[in-house]
Amino acid sequence: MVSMQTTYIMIKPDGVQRGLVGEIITRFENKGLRLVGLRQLIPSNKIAEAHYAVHKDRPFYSGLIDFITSGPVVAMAWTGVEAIKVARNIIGPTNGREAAPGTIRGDFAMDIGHNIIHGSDGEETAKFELDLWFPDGVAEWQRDAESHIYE
Ligand code: D4T
Repeated sequence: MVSMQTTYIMIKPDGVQRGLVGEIITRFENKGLRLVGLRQLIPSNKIAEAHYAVHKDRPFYSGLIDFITSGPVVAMAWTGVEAIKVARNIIGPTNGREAAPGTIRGDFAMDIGHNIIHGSDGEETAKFELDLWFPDGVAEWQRDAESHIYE
């Protein structure tokens, strides 16, 4: 049974500053995921703290909040079959130095903290993050190419 999911993806301030927005969107589009939400903003402390609340007792938490609020991020919602797992495979593991070439972090990141991009890690997290960053919801649309992407 295939499951259609929507996942929350965010290009972090380092990815935006390095001019990787187009490259990253292209990778998700090329894979066959469908873009249903897109906005650029400089995150407030409030939204950053809500997003990373699960890490609030970790030693890297305050540096992480400073980093994510330091400049613009690109918040996105992408839909597809098993989109959460597919997106995390495109992104690669947290530490850029350990991420395989071909993944976004493997190709563009050298660090754990400055690792270019975030992707939801499960269905509950995705719902929480989509509600947080897209409080007005995302776009409901179908793409004609879908019949060529899925059987
Ligand atoms: P995100 O959530 O940004 O997609 O990253 P991951 O899912 O790959 O990694 P994570 O939740 O473990 O970490 C969240 C965020 O914290 C930063 N971080 C993490 C950090 O600065 N130092 C660290 O030691 C760790 C583990 C990077 C991602």
